[in-house]
Amino acid sequence: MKICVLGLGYIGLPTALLFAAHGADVVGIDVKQSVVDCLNHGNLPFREPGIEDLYREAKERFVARTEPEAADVFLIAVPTPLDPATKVSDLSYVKKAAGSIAPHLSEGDLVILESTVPPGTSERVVIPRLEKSGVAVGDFLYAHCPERAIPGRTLQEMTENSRIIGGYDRESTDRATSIYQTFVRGQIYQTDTRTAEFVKLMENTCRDVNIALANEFAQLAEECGINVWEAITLANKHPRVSILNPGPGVGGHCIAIDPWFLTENSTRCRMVSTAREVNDSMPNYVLHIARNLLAGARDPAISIFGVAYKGNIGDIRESPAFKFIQLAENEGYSVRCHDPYVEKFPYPLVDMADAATGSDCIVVLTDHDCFRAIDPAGLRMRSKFVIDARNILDHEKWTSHGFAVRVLGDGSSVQPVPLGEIMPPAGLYSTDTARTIASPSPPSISLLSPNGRGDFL
Ligand code: SAJ
Repeated sequence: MKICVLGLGYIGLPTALLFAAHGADVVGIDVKQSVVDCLNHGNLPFREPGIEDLYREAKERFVARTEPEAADVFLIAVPTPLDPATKVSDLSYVKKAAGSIAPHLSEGDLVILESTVPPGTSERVVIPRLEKSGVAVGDFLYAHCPERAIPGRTLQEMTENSRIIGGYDRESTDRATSIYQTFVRGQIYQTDTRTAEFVKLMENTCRDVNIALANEFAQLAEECGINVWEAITLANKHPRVSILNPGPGVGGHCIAIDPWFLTENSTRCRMVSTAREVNDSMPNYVLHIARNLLAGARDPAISIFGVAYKGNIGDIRESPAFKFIQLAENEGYSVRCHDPYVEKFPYPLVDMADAATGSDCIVVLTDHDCFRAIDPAGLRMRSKFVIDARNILDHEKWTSHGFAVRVLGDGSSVQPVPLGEIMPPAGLYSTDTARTIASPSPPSISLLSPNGRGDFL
């Protein structure tokens, strides 16, 4: 079986290599000559756990090119960006990919769309372009098979997660199912094309709305003087409640984008767009905390720890760090950025010590695990403030080194503190949410850990 995979990005390349490692002859197509050259010289254009080993397994059956060619299966995994001004999906890459397949399409071939698209795109946009081949859908097979893999665990999730396959007809659905079954060990659920498109968008919108709720709870909890991390941990003890974590905003190419695909043609989707607004406003909220801490400071400098959109990866797509940096600079702060995972970023990246030296406030925007082990003793700050927007630091350690620690949603008052007063008044910035319970506590009573999370003492 020969498979032509169009788009060798974060989804297309791992998918192409998985098919090749499981016996298919795969031609990977990318419009970027640099990506094609990189792969044909044995290098990978981005990092992802396990992808180098997979490439070694797959390389005998994999070649990269810039133009598609005849194959039994065509798989489209190209980007579907959002127009930031109109919040409407840009389907130009999908249209171009479908158009480039048409000259090579024959009866009996299967075309699979993996790219995330608004509902109805297969019927209205993709299939008509494929039919320019002179072959009608039905004579060629067609399915939408949206990916469900999370960056950082892409290969594991592509193999183990269940999948939705929505075919144009029964034969298309069954053929696509049998092809994915070569490497997918998770359950495959079958449906029609339009439902598959809708389901994918529902999944990411559900996560976005849940995070927005957590972010709104964080702000409400602060107004009430409550630590939201403790509150969420306790609420999640209910068997049917599962609130996600607040943070400095939602990034990545999926959750910050896909909800707009669902609503772009609708006139009545208030909850989805409100959730987007809440999440997009979180950098402003974190900056508000910084502003209060640094009020009165002369030439204030902020050090950002973590510019990736989430922890333990170097992906900066739609990262909330962009908005935070722009807002901070517009307010007159000088900003230094440190991220051990990110290689390229539009702002200079420096090592941790340089980012901290002479700074007034560290703002942790990304939950990289390595940040948990930072030794604050080595940081030469001008003023010792730290805002932990992910609640990942060891707060006792930081306060013991003279830092005033402010955790997003910790419920402590956002009071201006004169710079130079390195140690805050006792309790003002305390993040210790453990309740005072006369010891020894009975074994049935669980105490929350100091950062209010679910890891019990
Ligand atoms: N985030 C929070 N609080 C949380 C969880 C996440 O603020 O409790 C933030 C993250 O820091 C990040 C953003 O949300 O900025 C999104 O991260 P994520 O890990 O939730 O999701 P993605 O975008 O990396 O991957 C998602 C996944 N979708 C779902 O979990 C429903 C993945 O399975 C999809 O394959 C992927 O989108 C996609 O390609 O659509």
